[in-house]
Amino acid sequence: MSRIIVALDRFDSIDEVLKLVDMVNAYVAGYKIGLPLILRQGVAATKKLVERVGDKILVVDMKLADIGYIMIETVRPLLETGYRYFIAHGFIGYRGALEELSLFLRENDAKLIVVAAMSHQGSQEIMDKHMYDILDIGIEADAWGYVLPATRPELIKKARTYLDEKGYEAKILSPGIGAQGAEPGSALRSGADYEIIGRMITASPNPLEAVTMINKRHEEVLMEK
Ligand code: BMP
Repeated sequence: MSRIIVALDRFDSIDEVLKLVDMVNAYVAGYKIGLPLILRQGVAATKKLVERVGDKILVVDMKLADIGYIMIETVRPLLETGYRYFIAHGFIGYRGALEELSLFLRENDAKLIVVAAMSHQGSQEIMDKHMYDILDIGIEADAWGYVLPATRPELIKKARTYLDEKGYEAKILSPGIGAQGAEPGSALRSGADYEIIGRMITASPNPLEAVTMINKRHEEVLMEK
C-alpha cells in the first residue's frame, strides 16, 4: 500500500490533472486538491477527478478557518461533488467552529483532518507552540487525521507519542517533502502515515518515475521500523 498523497496544486486544465492521475493512480494512496486547483478549474470540473480515482483517498484542502456555519456551507458543494476528506485549521477551536463542522461531516459520512502545525518556518511563531492544544481540539472534534510538517520531524514524533498516550488513533499526513526540503520517507520514519507530496511529483519530467522512487524509499523506511 502506497503512502503517497499527491498534492495536485498547479495545473492549466483538468485534463492535465487527469493525465497525471492516469499515470500514477495505481501507485499512490490518494490525492489532495486545494484552492489553486479549485479556483482555476471550478468545483464542477473536479468531479472528473472524483470519478477517475476510484477508491483512493481524495482530500480537499481549503485550510478552513471560520465559524461552523460558513465552513459547512464551504464544504457542502464539495461533498455534493463526492469528496469525503476535508482539512480544517485546528487553531480556530472547537465550540462554534470545529464542533459544528465535525458533526456535519460525520452526518455525511465524511472525515475531518486538522492542521496541527505547518511546514513553513512561520508555523514556529504561533502554531507549533500550541500543537498539543490543537491536537486536543482535534480529539474533541473526532478528527480522522492531522497535518504535521515533514520539515520538523520532531513535531511528528511528539504528536504521535501524545496521541498514543491518549489512546487516540489518528492518521498523520505530512507535507514538506521534496520542494520544501524534507527527504521522502523522513516523515514516515517519524510516525506519519502518509506523505503529502506535490511538486516533487507534479513538476517532475517523469512523475511515474518520481512516484516509483518515493514508494521504494518508503518501503525501505517502513522495513527499518
Ligand atoms: P509541495 O510538495 O509542492 O511543496 O506541496 C505541498 C502541499 O502540502 C501543498 O498542497 C500545500 O498546500 C500543502 N501543505 C504544506 O505545504 N504545508 C503545510 O503545513 C500544510 C499543507 O497542507
